[in-house]
Amino acid sequence: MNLNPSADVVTRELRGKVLLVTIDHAPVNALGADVRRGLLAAIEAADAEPAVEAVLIVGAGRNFVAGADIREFGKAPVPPSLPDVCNRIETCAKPVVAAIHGAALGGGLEVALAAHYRLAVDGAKLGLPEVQLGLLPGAGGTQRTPRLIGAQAALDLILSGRHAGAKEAHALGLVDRLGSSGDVLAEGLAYAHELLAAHAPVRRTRDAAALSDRAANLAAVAAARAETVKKARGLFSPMKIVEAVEAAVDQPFEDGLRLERKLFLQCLDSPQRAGLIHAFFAEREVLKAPETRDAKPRALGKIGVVGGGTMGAGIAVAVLDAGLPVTMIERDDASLARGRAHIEKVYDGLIAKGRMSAAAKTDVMTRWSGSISYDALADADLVIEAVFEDMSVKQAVFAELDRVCKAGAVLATNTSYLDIDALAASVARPADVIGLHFFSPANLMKLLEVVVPKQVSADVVATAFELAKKLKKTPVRAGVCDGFIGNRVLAVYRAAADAMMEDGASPYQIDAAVRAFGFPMGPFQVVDLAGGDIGWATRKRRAATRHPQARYVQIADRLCERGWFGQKTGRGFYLYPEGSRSGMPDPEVEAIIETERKRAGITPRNFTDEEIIRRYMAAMINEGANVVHEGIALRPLDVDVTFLYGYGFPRYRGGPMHYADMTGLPTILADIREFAKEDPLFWQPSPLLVELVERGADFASLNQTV
Ligand code: T1G
Repeated sequence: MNLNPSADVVTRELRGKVLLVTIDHAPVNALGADVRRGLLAAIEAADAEPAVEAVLIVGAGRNFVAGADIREFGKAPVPPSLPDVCNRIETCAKPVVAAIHGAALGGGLEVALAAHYRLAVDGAKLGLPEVQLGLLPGAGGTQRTPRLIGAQAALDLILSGRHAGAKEAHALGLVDRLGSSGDVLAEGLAYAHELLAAHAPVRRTRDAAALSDRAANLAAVAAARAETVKKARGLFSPMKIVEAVEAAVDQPFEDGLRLERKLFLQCLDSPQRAGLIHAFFAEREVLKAPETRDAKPRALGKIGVVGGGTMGAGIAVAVLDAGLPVTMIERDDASLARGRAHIEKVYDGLIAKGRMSAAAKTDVMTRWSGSISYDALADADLVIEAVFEDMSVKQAVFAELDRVCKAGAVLATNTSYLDIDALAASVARPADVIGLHFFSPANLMKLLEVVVPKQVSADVVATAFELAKKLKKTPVRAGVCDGFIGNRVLAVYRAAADAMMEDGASPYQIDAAVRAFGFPMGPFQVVDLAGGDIGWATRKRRAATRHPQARYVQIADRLCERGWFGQKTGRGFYLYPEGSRSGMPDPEVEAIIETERKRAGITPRNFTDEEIIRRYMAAMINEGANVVHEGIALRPLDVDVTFLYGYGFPRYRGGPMHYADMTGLPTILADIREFAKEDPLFWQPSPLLVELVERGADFASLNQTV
């Protein structure tokens, strides 16, 4: 009997004495308004219908429920609210069972917690990841979870936002029964009927007793609070989570719910929620390039890597970690042995930390093979070269690849700035050539710039995105230019930092201001980490084409001329005594800066941290706008993802372009025009920024799916 006359996202069907309520709202059963209405109607129907003796809630498709509908946040609320729906589920007069498969996250788990009994099958993922969106569980999760599993376990789950599998959830007490088969519906129905046969009572989670030991739970709250103060790193919602769980321990349920609601709304209003939700959707939108829409990827069974240096070995590790075989090519046996050793060193490090077994390393290394003959690449589906950053060296490698690789093999370069169009033109199959710009360490950094030359075929681009997926990397499509997206923008805001240094701000103040903004490191710390010689080589390379009137700050050159390249030489902008990683300000550097100011005829002035950030961000945003304007990046969100995943941009600020929207483009443009009075050549407003301000539009208006 189908009791469901209305909405099709929640269907109701009587199976014997059990009302089967199925949530069917593609793609992940998010709890949009229709779903909330449907759930409410289902519980009302269950209470009203005598034939119904129990309720079973399941999700259609691959998940139970992914959570609240994130797309609704920031819009006017539409009743019924999820807390009300959860409370109504819990007050149902008949036992309600939730049978979980796939994701039961956020509001999805809160719906299950409001049920009276819970079953989870293998593969289920249960969690309260709201903290990753700048939020907290806002539908009773901070009150019901601790009552079920205690404050400590609840705080661990909610503050980490991690997923717990079915077995862990059962051990914690989040679920009552584990289902072995893949058929969550059959398992759920069987469990519901078993409960009916046993006359199992309505069992409200709000009455659960895991908080009975008040002192122990308050101690857990205090410990979590102390830990959160250290680890929150500027995030707003973690401390609110601790406050909400403390209320669960300390106050009656209804009072705790009221406080949860108040704290949830505070988090909802925080700009951090807007930034984190922008990041959530942006990291999914970047996967949608025109070529991934229009073409299918080629096979990716065997991967070749040419070069066993830092980048080549890192790329090889990323490929091995993805479960793929790698053939590494080096010019001679000694270099090949070094390449293999670089790879083994990564795995030995994991073994030393107890994160990998020796047997697992042996197993991984069976998928590595090496050769000094390119012929070993004859059956590779895709080859990545990561040799010395010199066009002639790379062209020689590509000539060999052209000679030996099978038809249809993808030929990729890891160059960080060379002209890939020129490289493609040097082989007989330019349509198969693409850029795969990894970031060091290549096995850890998530960002992968997929650099698209003019002649490349669409399926090669699609193949690059498929490789990124296999490597668990975040791909961003980039056009060919010097520095593609990330390094091109980096060069500009680094120049802005250099100018401020020469004008009066110390590198140490600039780094501190940038860290306070939310970056893990400031620009001069980054130089010392990466090696000042790399930037020095780039500046020398670009000297011939530098605009004759362009301001050029020579301070970094003075350090490099002394061999002060940073951590690897024990000093750069900072001193690294006994090889320590956290640098100390260097009076000799400050003296060099003073000398350079005098040479440049500059009278130093003070900068506030606020002005440092205004200039630093204006430079980043303006060049980001240029990169979008020139089509190097598809959308502003592609620039955001590049900086979130490759340059340490604080995720809760959503990326430079989202940050610009939140600040207001007119404000950014006004800053640039103000700064242009000192240096009109450097501070040229991007035509895109000017156009958007004239139209009263923002960068988000350009973030449509391509
Ligand atoms: N709301 C809206 N859309 C969502 C969504 C959500 N919660 N989750 C995913 N999507 C979209 C996603 O944008 C993509 O869209 C498609 O679904 C597939 O997603 C009150 C306030 C569930 C593990 O944080 O972790 O509940 O690109 O590519 O890899 O306390 O999606 O196809 O157009 O990620 O199979 C808490 C977020 C919300 C979980 C599935 N819940 N989602 O992974 O697919 S806040 C979350 C995920 C909340 C309450 C609070 C994953 C997944 P498109 P996908 P997947």
